[in-house]
Amino acid sequence: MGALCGLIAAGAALGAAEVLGALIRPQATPLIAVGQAVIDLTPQGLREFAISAVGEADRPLLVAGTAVLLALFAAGIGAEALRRPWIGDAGMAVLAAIATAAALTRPEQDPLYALPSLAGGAVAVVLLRLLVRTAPPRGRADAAAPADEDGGREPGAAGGTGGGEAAPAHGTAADTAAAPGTPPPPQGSGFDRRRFVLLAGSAAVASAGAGAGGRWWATAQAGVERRREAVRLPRPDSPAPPLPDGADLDVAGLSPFFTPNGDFYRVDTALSVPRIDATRWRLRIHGRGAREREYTYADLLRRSDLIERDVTLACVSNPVGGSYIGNARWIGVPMAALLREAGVRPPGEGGPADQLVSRSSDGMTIGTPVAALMDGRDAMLALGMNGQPLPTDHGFPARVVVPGLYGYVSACKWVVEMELTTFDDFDAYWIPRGWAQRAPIKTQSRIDTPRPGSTVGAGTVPIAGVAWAQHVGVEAVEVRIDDGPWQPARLAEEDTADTWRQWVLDWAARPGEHRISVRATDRSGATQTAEEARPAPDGATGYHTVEVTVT
Ligand SMILES: Nc1nc2c(c(=O)[nH]1)N[C@H]1C(S)=C(S)[C@@H](COP(=O)(O)O)O[C@H]1N2
Ligand SMILES: [Mo]
Repeated sequence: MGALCGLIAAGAALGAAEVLGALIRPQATPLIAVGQAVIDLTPQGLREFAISAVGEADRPLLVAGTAVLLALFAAGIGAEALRRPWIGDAGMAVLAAIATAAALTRPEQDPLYALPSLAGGAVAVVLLRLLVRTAPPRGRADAAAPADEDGGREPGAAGGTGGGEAAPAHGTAADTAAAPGTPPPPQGSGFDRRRFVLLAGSAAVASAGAGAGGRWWATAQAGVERRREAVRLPRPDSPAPPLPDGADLDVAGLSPFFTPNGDFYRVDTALSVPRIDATRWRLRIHGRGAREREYTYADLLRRSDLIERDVTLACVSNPVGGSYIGNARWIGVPMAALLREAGVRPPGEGGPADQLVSRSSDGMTIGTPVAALMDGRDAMLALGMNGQPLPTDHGFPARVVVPGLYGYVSACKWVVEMELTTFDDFDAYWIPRGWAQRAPIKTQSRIDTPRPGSTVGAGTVPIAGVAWAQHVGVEAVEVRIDDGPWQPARLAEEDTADTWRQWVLDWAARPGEHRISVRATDRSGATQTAEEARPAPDGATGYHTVEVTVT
């Protein structure tokens, strides 16, 4: 019964915190703040897990895990509070303190971040007190015999001295003060079941409703998404050349050349995706060797130097054969133009800054070599993705895209600030977590079909996949069956050196178990190394290999 009280009190507290959070600081609700802190505190040993795990499926898991821990703790507190109400106060205060600390250490925090957790804590303490005094005493119908309760566990403490505020607290002045307007149950009358069920039930219903309402309000009411959809991207001043015929081989099971936005991989540390009102968004550029500049979303949309380019984005934590890679047609402002407007010179021209640190609205920092942003490649501040305004998950209203660099050193989403500094002076988010400061994308290839572990019929079987060497270009792809020779695959037409390239090999498959490997050679003449390396610190290596059964 006490555990139930604890759960209800904690649930109501979360509900209240959700509502308040939705109103003032959506990133500061206890579950989000604590989950987010867990992500940031993930120890070095788990860092690889962390960078990829914050991908799709593990996000709800993390929130659920936090909720389960909270529930267990709250139930324990409630059970204890039945005997000693001060434990209820203290326990709930500790929970509130943890959540408050988590919220106040968010990089983007302000003092208001403390409010949802503090308010939740107050609700929990008051409600638990109320519930506990209405709840039936343990194992007895007679609430007027509390001394036995204590005495049972603490011999010699009968009379409530050791138990302090045990059940005799019923009807004391302090208790009544905590619950104005709630008359204490008559002494010795036992458990008022109706009253308890009513109180507990309404608290549970109210908190569930409040929680759901808060969530709904946070997303729907803001209307940010509707306004995002209403954005009309201008026609780019420099459109992408049409995709060459034959760039998309259209083999069943092969990744499409352009990855639809809905299927595009997502990797970030955001538990709750930042929803930015583009009309209030600003991008500030400043730092060493720069004149401070600020841009609005409208400023960017009406520029006359928008470019449209195809770029394949890849995550450093992508394992060999993994899915953290996608190709899109982006529209944006050339980064070099923005930097030149701010008076920035690259290090090669004597500029004092060699690193541009992009900062997102949720406090992520991503450090990119200034040289790469200004060396003529199509580095851009992207506003559009595959013909649409950037999806919320992919950085609306603006994100960086730099051909040839892994996302964690280039592709800042929800970017609000760019600071010119040096690699010596500043380490971006992932660097102290064991990842390299500079990380060009490694030449890689992947077999999309046949799928690993699949069974195919004997005869002609297309083996097909993608290969990438962004900003260098893919020169050749070779496939090896079992211990046979490396055979050249047929390459699809190249779109640009910044995009992946499809390939296919028609295989005369004979019955049995077979092992298929792939490797790519880039236009610098380098062939992928067979040596297997894990993603940390600067990208996985090795040949993607799949095993299939032919019948
Ligand atoms: N604000 C922010 N931007 C971010 C990240 C992040 O965690 N927060 N992750 C980076 C990483 S590690 C990668 S691989 C790319 C992924 O971009 P996508 O989710 O659009 O595929 O975003 C980059 N930009
Ligand atoms: Mo990444």
